[in-house]
Amino acid sequence: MADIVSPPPEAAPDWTVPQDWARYTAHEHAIWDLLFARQSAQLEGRAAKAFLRGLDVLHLSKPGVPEFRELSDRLGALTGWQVVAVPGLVPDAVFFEHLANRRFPAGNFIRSADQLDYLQEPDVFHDVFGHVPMLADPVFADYMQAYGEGGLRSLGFGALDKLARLYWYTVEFGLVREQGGLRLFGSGIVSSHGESRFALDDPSPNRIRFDLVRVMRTRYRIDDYQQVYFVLDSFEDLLRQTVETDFAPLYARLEALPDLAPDALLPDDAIITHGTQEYARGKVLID
Ligand code: HBI
Ligand code: FE
Repeated sequence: MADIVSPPPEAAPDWTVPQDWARYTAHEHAIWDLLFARQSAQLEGRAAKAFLRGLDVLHLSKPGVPEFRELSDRLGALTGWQVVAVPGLVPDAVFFEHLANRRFPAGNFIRSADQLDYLQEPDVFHDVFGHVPMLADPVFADYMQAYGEGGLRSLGFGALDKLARLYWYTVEFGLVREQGGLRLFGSGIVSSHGESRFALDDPSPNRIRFDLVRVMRTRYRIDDYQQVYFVLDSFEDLLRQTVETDFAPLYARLEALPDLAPDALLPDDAIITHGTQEYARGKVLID
């Protein structure tokens, strides 16, 4: 992201744009409704309680692409977070600055009907359906702010790649252990029809108990289902580990440790599922 330096002409210096909700067509609202119906049905019994509660208290089942103003009013009353519109990916420092101030930057465009299952840039369905429900949870809301603050600090250490792995394996692709078994909360999983089955049911990926250092050493793939999912004991535990860790000495330690492949297993790992890696076999890893 370092190659993008200035916002497009229509955006403010912080890269925000008006959501311009009136511009969504009936067809675009229908794409939201289709994606919403498909995912909310699939996530019953699979998503974390906090995620499902977020969908409910934020009234996300209301038909059509949500209006950020209205959504921010509800979310703000719960945890003080707001949703602001951005044109797409924004530079790391801009992204962290928003999170540190409890603003979630959400893409304002929606995928086209021929891209229901996969797209590279975060659209309004990934960002709002995937990310915003968890921001209604007070503990997770604090974690996201702490992540933004840590992100801003990490830029000074040249340690962004390590910290980005923490985001990837928690916010985007995290699992949590609840009564009744493993549950999904990562936005990349819950917003994906295929991965919201794969991450929980498929024998291929490893599932390992979350460990901060282990996660920050582990490379990830951006082009396909994950080969490893990390499982939290609780969101409180994640917040505590993040807030109590002094990241400066941790980055120094990480520099001396080799990075790990996504399918690596270590003797110290608390393995929940030892995956077959069948799904990834023969595929070229892009990370
Ligand atoms: N921009 N819109 C948007 N959404 C993101 O998730 C995002 C970003 N810019 C940078 C970024 N993420 C990374 O810094 C994090 O994944 C660590
Ligand atoms: Fe995301």
